[in-house]
Amino acid sequence: MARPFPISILIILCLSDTNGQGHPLDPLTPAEIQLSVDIVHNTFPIIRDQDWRFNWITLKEPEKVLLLPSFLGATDPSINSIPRKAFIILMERKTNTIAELIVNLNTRTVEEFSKLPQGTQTFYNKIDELIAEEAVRKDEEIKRRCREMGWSDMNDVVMEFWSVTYKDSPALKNSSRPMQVFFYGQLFRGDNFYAHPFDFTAAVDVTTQRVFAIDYLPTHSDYNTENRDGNICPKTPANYNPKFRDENFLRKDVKPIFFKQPDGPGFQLRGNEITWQKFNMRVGFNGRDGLLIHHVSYNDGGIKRPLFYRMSLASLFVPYGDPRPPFQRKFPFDQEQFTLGYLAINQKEAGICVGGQVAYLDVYLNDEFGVPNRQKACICIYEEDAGLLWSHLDVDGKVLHTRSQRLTISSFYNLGNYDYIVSWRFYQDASVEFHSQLHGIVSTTLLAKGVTDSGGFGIAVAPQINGQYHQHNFVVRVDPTIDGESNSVSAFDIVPVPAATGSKTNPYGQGFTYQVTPLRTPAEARTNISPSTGRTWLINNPQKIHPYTKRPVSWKLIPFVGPPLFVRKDSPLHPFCAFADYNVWVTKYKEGQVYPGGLYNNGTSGLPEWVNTNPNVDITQTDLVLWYVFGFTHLPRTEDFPVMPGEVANFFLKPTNFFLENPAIDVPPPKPAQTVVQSKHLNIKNEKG
Ligand SMILES: *[C@@H]1O[C@H](CO)[C@@H](O)[C@H](O)[C@H]1NC(C)=O
Ligand SMILES: *[C@@H]1O[C@H](CO)[C@@H](O)[C@H](O)[C@H]1NC(C)=O
Ligand SMILES: [Cu+2]
Repeated sequence: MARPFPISILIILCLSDTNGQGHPLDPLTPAEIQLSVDIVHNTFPIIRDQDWRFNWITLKEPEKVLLLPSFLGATDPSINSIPRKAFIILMERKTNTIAELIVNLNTRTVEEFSKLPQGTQTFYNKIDELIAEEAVRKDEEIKRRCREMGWSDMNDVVMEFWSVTYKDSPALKNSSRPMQVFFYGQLFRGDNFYAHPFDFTAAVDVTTQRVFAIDYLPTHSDYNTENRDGNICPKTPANYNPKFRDENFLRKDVKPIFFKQPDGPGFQLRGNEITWQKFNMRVGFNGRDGLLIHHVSYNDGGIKRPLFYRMSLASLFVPYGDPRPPFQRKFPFDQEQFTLGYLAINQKEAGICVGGQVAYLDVYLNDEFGVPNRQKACICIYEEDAGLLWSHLDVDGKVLHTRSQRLTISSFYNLGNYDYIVSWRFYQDASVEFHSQLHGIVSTTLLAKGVTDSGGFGIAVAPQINGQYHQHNFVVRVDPTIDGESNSVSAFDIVPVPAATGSKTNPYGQGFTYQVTPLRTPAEARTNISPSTGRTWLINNPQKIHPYTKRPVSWKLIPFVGPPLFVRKDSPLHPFCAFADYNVWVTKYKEGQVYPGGLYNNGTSGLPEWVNTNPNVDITQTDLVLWYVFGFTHLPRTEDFPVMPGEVANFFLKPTNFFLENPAIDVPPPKPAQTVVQSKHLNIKNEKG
């Protein structure tokens, strides 16, 4: 969601790797970013003269038709001749005009240039916040209200800048690039400001650098913003940083646990290509999407079996459920409006990738002036012990077992009060897991003194501190190639045998079976989770029949269970997130369809539109894309404050009647030293005996 007021003017942008082996999917190198800028400036000097800014410079990934053959196993020398191209979004700040370009870096030409309709908005960056902050800081009415909250020194006031998704007022409609601001006080440098929320919000236009609205927030249990009785900002500190807690605050009985890989890592990294045991894949990254996984395949007895062409986190948005105006404006699209990639954190410095041997990849991303900036360790790669893999008490009385290892490819993004760790995990039984971990601090609002109920839309996580209810919604785009390009999807439900007990087909009434529903068109494929039938989705290849089951080999999506999106269909906010009306969508592959709400998430494009324009196209035995929508609905607890224990939203993609047997059958048992280093056998004495 939103980002806090930046402490330094340092522009932290990110991505692309320099150690590439020249694969067409490698992120742009710093030289290529620079070359893109030069080509644009040379072709259109006016772009430089009028001070157009580079909102996004990224690799234009080669069309699938060019790359698929080599991934599917053809030795295709022509991939080296695929031209390198950049996709660029330009922004002219004085009028908020947006243009898109495609630059061919080989021919050094601009291949496409188009201006977008006035009013189109592209994602915010740190400079937007600096501009907004400057306008807000000098606003006299804001200063007055901060004083009223007990903060007379603006240096101790912290501002958090959020997007505005739906423009609900004439003043907002008049604003071409609005941001809303939430205010907090700090008792001292480093103090957790979420413990000191103020009772008002401001709206500022980044284009005109004007504060155009200041609104009081509801602080009682009703919708009234005029009642300001007891609106006193609490000054009780609530810190998570141990240096601000009591001296003997930290528990003393925590013993270190280390991971060791004495023989080195089990993965090989060649440029952006990773080989880990039987898996092979490429890792990518861009400013908006962050981490990308390309070309996942599995070595099955010497045969390379393709699984996934591309997997990405294609949307992340966080609607708040508090209906009391102006809280309807808390509806940030983290990925779409703020980006993930540009907000990636240096994971090496953060020390969060804990494996025996961790590999870090650096990335390069443009800043607004087109300068490539290196951000170190945006991607980390490491192996972990993942518990028992398989085990059985053998006939001789011994337990035969293997331990599970997993390869984790991880990224870490900061979006204001939240920190998201987004990882792809690969297991020895060929399972693939998308794993997101939510960390940080809940977005807090002020409760008037004595008020404990915020109307049912949040909870007092501390006296006078309201933690509002919200959802973290993820859309993961899975472009599968299960044993080839020709894939179909079906919903798979587990159902009781319908006949009555005592009947011929269900004589003892305990029967259950399965029901397969082929999803033949995009309209039919709009489906939801069904916990009572254990619904999974089978991505299968009808051209590859498993010799034992006589059915298509398949890979199943095992969903995360959570409530649906709560935004009503007639809500003015609904068009921006209509793609989250269903948990699963399947579309026919189409070049450029990468984000479920379209490139600008402007409420007119994306999945619903793509499906509605061609609802009945055949999506069986074809090149298709599966969009999986899921989320963690967050009802903050007092235990989430002053910092929340991480929450997980994840799902699995598992082989299902794809291999001939357990693909991890050949994982060797652990050497004794791996499990029993220095174990003590403790005898529990029977006290009474
Ligand atoms: C609309 O914005 C312009 C500046 O861009 C400003 O001069 C004008 O007063 C605004 N009108 C309203 C109704 O807010
Ligand atoms: C909305 O975004 C799409 C691209 O996703 C674009 O084609 C369309 O012109 C935009 N519409 C408006 C009104 O900006
Ligand atoms: Cu949350």
